[in-house]
Amino acid sequence: MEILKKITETLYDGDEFAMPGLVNEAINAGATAQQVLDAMMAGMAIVGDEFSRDELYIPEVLCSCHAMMEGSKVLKPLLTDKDAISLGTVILGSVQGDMHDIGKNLVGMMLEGRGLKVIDIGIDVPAEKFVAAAIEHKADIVACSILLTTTMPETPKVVKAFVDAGIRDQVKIMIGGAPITQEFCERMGCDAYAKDAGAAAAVAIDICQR
Ligand code: B1M
Repeated sequence: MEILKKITETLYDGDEFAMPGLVNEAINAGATAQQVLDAMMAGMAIVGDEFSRDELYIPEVLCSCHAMMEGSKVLKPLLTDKDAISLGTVILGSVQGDMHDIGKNLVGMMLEGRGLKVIDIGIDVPAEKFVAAAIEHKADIVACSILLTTTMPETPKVVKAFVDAGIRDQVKIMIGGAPITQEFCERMGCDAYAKDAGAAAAVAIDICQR
């Protein structure tokens, strides 16, 4: 269907104003809500990949996120529970002592845009709060944003809190942020590292589909 292709392109272009009209047009033309959602997510997948390859920049990614949100608003009442895509549930937060949230929010938008349910528990999050949220929401992944070298030591505390709660094997711990590396991730006993929001979505989807 031509209109679905247009939705994918418009999502990629980040035209939030055009998106509601296009979504309505597709529905009126007989597309299912699920088909429209898939078309939007196809655009978001391209955005995530290109952002990871430094072919797109933050403002462009934000425009696509906003286009996704505007399209989703129209789609939401039309999606049945069966349709509603949730590849998995992610608890997202900036670790204790860390007030930075711009990157975290971008990660959250990208994860949602790729079909994951995101519970954002904010900034300055103590390890125990990650655990409590993971239990409450039966999370698949706990995603910790870490922007300061001084908050990197929170990482082993988060891992230990999950071990102490007896649920370390039930939840994958993903970390990211400017000072974080793959080597640090492995040394701390975390499950996954992502260098940016696009990579975070790809890694999270990979974990949930395993
Ligand atoms: Co802060 N700050 N800051 N700051 N700040 C940095 C991080 C710093 C590098 C600046 C510098 O000195 N050059 C430096 C850290 C140095 C270090 O630790 N080695 C620093 C410092 C020192 C501080 C304070 C200590 C300053 C002070 O008070 N003396 C203080 C600490 C406050 C605290 O957290 N306790 C502080 C405060 C602030 C502001 C409040 C003023 C503001 C934050 C506003 C906010 O977030 N609402 C701020 C800002 C804006 C920055 C810089 C300039 C920009 C950060 C940002 O938003 N980048 C930053 C310098 C810089 O990065 N150039 C700096 C844009 C964002 C999209 O990128 O956050 O890296 P980023 O996120 C990326 C990736 O890292 C990754 O994906 C994102 C998108 O691609 N990512 C993940 C992030 N989380 C992820 C999670 C994942 C996966 C990927 O999976 C779970």
